[in-house]
Amino acid sequence: DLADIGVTGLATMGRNLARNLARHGYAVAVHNRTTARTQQLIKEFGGEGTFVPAEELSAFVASLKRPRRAIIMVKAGPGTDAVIDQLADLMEPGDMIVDGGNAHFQDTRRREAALRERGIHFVGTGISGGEEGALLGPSIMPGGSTESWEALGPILQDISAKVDGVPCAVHVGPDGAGHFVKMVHNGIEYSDMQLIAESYDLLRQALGATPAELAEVFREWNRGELDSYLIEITAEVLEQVDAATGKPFVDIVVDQAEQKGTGRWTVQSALDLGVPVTGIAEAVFARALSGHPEQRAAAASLEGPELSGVGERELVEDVRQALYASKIVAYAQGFDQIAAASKEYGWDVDLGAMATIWRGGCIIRAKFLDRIRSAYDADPHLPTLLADPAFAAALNTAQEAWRRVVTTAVRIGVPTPGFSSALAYYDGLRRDRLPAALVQGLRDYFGAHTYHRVDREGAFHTDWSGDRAERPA
Ligand code: NBP
Repeated sequence: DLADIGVTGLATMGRNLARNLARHGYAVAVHNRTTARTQQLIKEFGGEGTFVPAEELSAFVASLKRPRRAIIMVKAGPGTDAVIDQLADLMEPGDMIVDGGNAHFQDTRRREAALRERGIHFVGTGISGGEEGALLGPSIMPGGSTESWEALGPILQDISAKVDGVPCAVHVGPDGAGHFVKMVHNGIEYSDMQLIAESYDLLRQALGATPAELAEVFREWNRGELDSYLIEITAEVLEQVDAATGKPFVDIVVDQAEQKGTGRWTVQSALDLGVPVTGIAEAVFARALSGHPEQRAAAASLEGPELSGVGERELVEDVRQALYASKIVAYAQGFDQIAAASKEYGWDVDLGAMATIWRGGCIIRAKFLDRIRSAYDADPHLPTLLADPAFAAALNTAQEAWRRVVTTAVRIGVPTPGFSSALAYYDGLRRDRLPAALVQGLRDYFGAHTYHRVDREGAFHTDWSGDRAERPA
C-alpha cells in the first residue's frame, strides 16, 4: 500500500512529526540519510501506526500516493538544498515538497520559484514547538501555493495543536510567507525572554529576592494577563536547585546566552523593511553583549550605584505592568514587520490568523494572543496594535508604573534595554512633534536633502551657505 505522506530527515523533529502523523492514522513513508535512524524509529515506535520505511530516497518517493507529499526535516542550509534537488529529480509535476526546517524566507522564495518552473509545489513551512510540539501538536505556518494548501491543509490541521477546537495551522501566504512568519515568531520569542530576564534581574537586585521567591512571583503572574508558556517555565527554572551544589540552578549556569540566528534574521529583515523592531533588536543585542566575557571582564571595574535592597515591594506590581506594556510594544512591532513584508512581497497575510495559530503548540503561546486576534477582528487595517482600544487602555494604565521601573533600573544600574527601548518607542509613537524635524533640517544643511513644510505642499531647500533664503526644490 502507498503512503499518504512522507518524512525525510528523522532526527528529533522529523521523527516526532512522523510519529504524530502516524498516530493520526496516516500511512507515513519514512527516510533518513543514515538508515540507522529509520530503523531505530521503526524499532521503537513502529507500533504507533503505519510506517513505510525506505533505505533509498527513490524507494521513499516511489512509496508515496500521487500527488506525492514529502516533508523534509533536515538541518537548514546546504543540506536542505541537497535533499530538495534529489527529491525534485524523483518527482513529477503536481507533487509537493514541504520544507519544515528553519529556512531563511529568501531561500524559500528562491527554492519555490525554481521548483515552480518544474511544476512542483514547494511549501516552506514554519513549525514551532520544539520536540514536544512536533509529537503532540505544533503550531504550523505553511507558505506555498493555494493548491498545495488544499492538499496539505487538512493533514497539517489534523496534527497541529488545537486551542478551543481551532487548529494552530493556516495557510500563511505564497512562497516564503510561512518561513517569514516563523522567523518573526522566533524574534518575538527572543523579546519575550529578554523582558522576562529583565524582570527577574531587576526584582532580584532591587529587592534582594531569592530565585525561589521570584519563582512564586512569576507563578502568580501566570494567573493573570501574562498567562503564557514562557512565564510558566520561568517559575520552574527559577525554583530549580542544583543537586551538586545546593545553589539555585540559575546561579550555576554561565551567563552567556547563545543564539542560532533566527532573531538576527528578524532584525536584518526589519532593517531592510524599515520597521523598528526595537524590542527584538535589543533582545538579540543583549545576548550578544552577554557573549563577550573579555569585554565584560575589562569593564568590570567601571563604577555604578549601590545595587541591592533598594526597592519596595510595590516594585513587583510595577514590574509586572512594565513587562506587560513592553510585551505589547514588542508584539506590535513584530506584527508591523509581518504587515510590511506582506505588502512588499504581495503575501496578503491575515494578521489576526497569525495570532490565532500562535495560541497553541508554539513557544510564545499565551492568553495574550486572543487579545491580538480580537484587535485585528475589530479592525483588520489597524495601523498599530498600540491603537487598539483594549491595548491602549492597558498601556495607559501601565505607563506610570513602566516609567517608575525604568527610573529605578537606571538609578540602581540594572540594565533594562527591553523595558527602556519599548518605553521610548511608546513615547516616540505618541508624540505629536518629533525631533525628526531637526534631523531633516541638518540633512538639508549639509547635503541639500530638502524638506517638506508643515504649512505648504512641495519640497524646499534653504541656501545654508549663501543668503539662507528658502527656495522650492
Ligand atoms: P538537525 O537540525 O539536527 O538535523 C539533523 C538531520 O538532518 C538528520 O536527519 C541528518 O541526517 C539530516 N541531514 C543533514 Br545534518 N545533512 C543532510 C544532507 N546533506 N542530506 C540529507 N540529510 C541531511 O535536526 P532537528 O533538530 O530534528 O531539526 C530539523 C529541522 O527542524 C531543522 O531545520 C531545525 O532548524 C528545525 N526545527 C527544529 C526545532 C527544534 O526544536 N529542534 C524546532 C523547530 C524547527 P543524518 O541522520 O544522516 O545525519
